[in-house]
Amino acid sequence: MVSEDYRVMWQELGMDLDKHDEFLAPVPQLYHDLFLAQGNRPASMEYFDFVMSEVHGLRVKELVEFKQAGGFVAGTFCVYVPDELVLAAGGAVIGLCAGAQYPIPAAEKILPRSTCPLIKASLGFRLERICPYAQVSDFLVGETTCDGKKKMWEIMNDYGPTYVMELPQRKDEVDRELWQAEVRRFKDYVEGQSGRAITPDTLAGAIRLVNEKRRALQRLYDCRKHDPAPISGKDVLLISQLAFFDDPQRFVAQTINLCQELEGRIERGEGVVPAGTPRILVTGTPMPLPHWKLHHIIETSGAVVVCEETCTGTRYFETLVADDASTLDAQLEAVAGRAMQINCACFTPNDGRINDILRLVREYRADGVIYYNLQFCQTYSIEHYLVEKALQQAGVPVLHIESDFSEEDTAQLATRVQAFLEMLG
Ligand code: BJ8
Repeated sequence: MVSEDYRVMWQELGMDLDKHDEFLAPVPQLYHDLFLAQGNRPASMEYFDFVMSEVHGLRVKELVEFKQAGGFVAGTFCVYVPDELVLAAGGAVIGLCAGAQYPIPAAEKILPRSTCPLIKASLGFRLERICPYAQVSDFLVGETTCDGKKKMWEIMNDYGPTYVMELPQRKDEVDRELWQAEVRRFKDYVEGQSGRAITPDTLAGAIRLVNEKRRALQRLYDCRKHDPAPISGKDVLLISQLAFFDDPQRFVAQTINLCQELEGRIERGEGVVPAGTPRILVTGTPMPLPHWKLHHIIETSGAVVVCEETCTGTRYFETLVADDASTLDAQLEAVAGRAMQINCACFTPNDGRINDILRLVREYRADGVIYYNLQFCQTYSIEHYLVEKALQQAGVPVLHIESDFSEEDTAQLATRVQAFLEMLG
């Protein structure tokens, strides 16, 4: 039962309450079936279950109060966009990337159907006014990562200020300089929006905080390297998704709490599945909330997901910002430098991603790789060829899956995943 206070808050945020009710109606049952019904879950998942149960309530209320106290909120869509600068100017950052089917028909009235579902859902949430995080954001930050996103921001800007960062597509010196200039331009924009100067002190604090968040996720992922896996892939995917929404300090504390429990399980040799269960690494496009389909299929077919080489996985947290710079200029260079270590398929060449996948297969002792890309994502879909070739050369079995946020292909995907797992033996 939703509290009346929340309904008033949503109304004040300009949301469409009827559509919002319709959108949220199936979530509790879905969450129960996919998450709560799992066996032997770590007790510390209780916090993340609570965050999820309040995902459009309590956290949004916190952000509204934060703004009333003089803060501001930036909505972002890509892991290249530096959270640190927003935090250093006294703001909060929310990752708005959307993984739901519900708003897609609205977006298809504007965008071609043959557009990536992530792009359609991101715009659709804005059009349908059913995402309180988009509504509470003072401005959005897009990037020129792929053509679809690049052109969608122009439309998004009609529905609220949308700043766009120009991301280079190579990593040569000239590209790094361009990105550093973009990071400085973004700093000026954030200062202009907030009316507050970013200082070496505030930026150092923000760098520390975001690094702590990334370290907590690294520790969580390290737990998954053990056999038996102490936690399901679905639960870790949920935590990674919530990392984009939750208060960073609280998130760090709760993730560390969970890690302590998992480390105890590892010591006792206790797993969420028996030792020897086939271990799968998923690589490809991000899986924003509430896109849990593939993980659920894999984990109800007798395997466990042990790592995601995605932006809702290792690409989000593996690299830290160097925190030893003392001048603002050097700090900005460090912030820009971290992003240039992320290997998204929008870069060419992108050998770094292939090396990452091969390394992660070894580190997480994966038996097979599922290469997943959203429909109409050309960069990831085409890059599949080279990734598969490298994995085959290394003797690692690969399955390529292309899908969207709908449930229409669930049965067909389950058949393909089961056949792949049987082949792993
Ligand atoms: S760093 S993966 S978050 S761009 S899936 S919208 S690329 S057509 S999401 Fe991404 Fe940043 Fe890269 Fe990560 Fe386009 Fe592909 Fe859609 Fe994508």
